[in-house]
Amino acid sequence: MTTTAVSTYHALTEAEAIGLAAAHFPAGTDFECQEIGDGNLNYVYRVSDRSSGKGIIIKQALPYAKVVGESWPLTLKRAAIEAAALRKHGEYATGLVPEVYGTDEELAYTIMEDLSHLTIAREGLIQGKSYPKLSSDIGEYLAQTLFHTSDFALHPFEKKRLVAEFSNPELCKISEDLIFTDPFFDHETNDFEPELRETVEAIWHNDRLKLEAAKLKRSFLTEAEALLHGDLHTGSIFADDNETKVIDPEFAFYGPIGFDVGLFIANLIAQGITRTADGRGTIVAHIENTWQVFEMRFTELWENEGIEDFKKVPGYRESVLDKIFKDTLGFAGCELIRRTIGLAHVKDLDGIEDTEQRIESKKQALRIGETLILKRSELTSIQDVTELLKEL
Ligand code: SR1
Ligand code: MG
Repeated sequence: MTTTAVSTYHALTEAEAIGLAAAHFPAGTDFECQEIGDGNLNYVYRVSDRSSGKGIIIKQALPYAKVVGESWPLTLKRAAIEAAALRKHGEYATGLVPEVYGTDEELAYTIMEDLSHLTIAREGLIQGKSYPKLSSDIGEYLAQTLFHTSDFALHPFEKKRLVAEFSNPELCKISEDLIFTDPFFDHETNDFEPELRETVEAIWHNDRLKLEAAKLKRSFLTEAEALLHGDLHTGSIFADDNETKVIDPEFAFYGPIGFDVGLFIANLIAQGITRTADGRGTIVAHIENTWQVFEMRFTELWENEGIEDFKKVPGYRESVLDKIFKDTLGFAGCELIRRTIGLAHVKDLDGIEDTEQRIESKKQALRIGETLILKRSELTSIQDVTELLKEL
């Protein structure tokens, strides 16, 4: 893995963060600065005016993965990719991504809108919040960002320029390894409880499953369909009852559309598994609504703004959406498996305190993951997917 030269790079001090924020506040503001990042890769500083509480966010990439430490070097270019993706997606998903105020490639920071009046959706969902607008907003975000950055909306020259601009090989390699490869082999990055060993070994020996995982990995490696967020889990979303903002697109690159849709749905499934039958209804509704809103808006955009010569050919749009749907299920299956036995877990499942219940929930996540991968051609509607949750 290569890394950006770090000669001029250094971690921002609190005083420097305050200095950067000062340009966005009146002279004489009395600031405070807190490091609030809880992700795997970066530092996030919130600089705020002590008297009004009004703040600004400065996110700085580290030259290594925070979750592992300095032994895992990681390109600083991801900060520029993230800022550019926020801006590009913000052109289409109005109000659904934070505003970017400034960036610095050498110091790998981005200054952006403070969203601390919202909560990270994963945290809120774990607390039982329902976020009534979450799935409508994410369905809209997915349709707008993915349609408008695809060949269905862009001149091929501009599309290929964007493919080159958003080349993100190091971050993609993390996903290639952690989502598509390592969990399907006895790899040292995997992490799971001994009680899951038998189930996990069955995955490592399931050649039919591994063949399908290999096909999905190939699709991730080769299909430059649209500018993806690249890591659209519920920890990449800030929300409350009225508002949704998608953050953290540092894994952005041109890839298969179903990857973003599938990651979001997989993380909802992981949350749904942890809920009782009553609370699960909210999650089932969010999963169904995400796909329905995405499909409806994508169809409208296709009809009203599509530039593809073949767009009116009967059956073409349906076949594109059918491919996206099948990819969505396959990628969701891989995400569920890796979030259960791979390097990077989710708090929804890991946070279940009772061991027996946690192991049973993780087995359910693995079973649903396998089903989504293996049966993605037989599951023809989003209700076929939510049935898997309802029947737990
Ligand atoms: C080493 S990074 C581990 C995970 O965190 C990020 O959010 C991505 O999901 C990545 O796979
Ligand atoms: Mg992230």
